[in-house]
Amino acid sequence: QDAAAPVPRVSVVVFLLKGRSVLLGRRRSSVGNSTYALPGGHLEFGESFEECAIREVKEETGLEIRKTEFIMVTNNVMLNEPKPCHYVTVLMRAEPADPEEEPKNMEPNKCDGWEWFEWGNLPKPLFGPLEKWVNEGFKPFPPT
Ligand code: 8DG
Ligand code: MG
Ligand code: MG
Repeated sequence: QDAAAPVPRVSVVVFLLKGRSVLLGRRRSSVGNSTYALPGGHLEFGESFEECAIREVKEETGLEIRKTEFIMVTNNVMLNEPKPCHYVTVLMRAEPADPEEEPKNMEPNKCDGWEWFEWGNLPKPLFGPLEKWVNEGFKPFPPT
């Protein structure tokens, strides 16, 4: 097989929940440029899903999180992007450790900034995979 042939990759994304609001940021990327997406990134060798969620949220927003939980796993094939890609994406939820602390834009080359949005009033355009989950009726909140 061609060493440069594309392969599926694993990513972990986090629904950071504050009441009925989630944290989203507008991407600067060759995949989903200028769409609103969750914090998250690539699973590193040896990491658990929880460890990856904690690390990516810290790297991208500066926030510490707690109650980090697995929700589900999805298959996301994005062939019509400037850089075609295929991700097996693990969805996690968590809460900010300190609900008063504001997120910081730690990677301004990758994101325009982080904002809280109410689930019933999400911004547009959403990043393709996230839009699909929302359209399917998915909700990230824990069972009450
Ligand atoms: P890293 O170098 O920090 O590991 O990666 P990253 O630069 O933070 O990666 P990313 O693009 O933010 O996330 C990896 C992939 O995860 C992304 O290209 C596609 C997939 N993904 C989804 N949904 C979402 C989402 O809502 N947010 C983010 N960030 N990634 C998502 O399928
Ligand atoms: Mg990242
Ligand atoms: Mg990221």
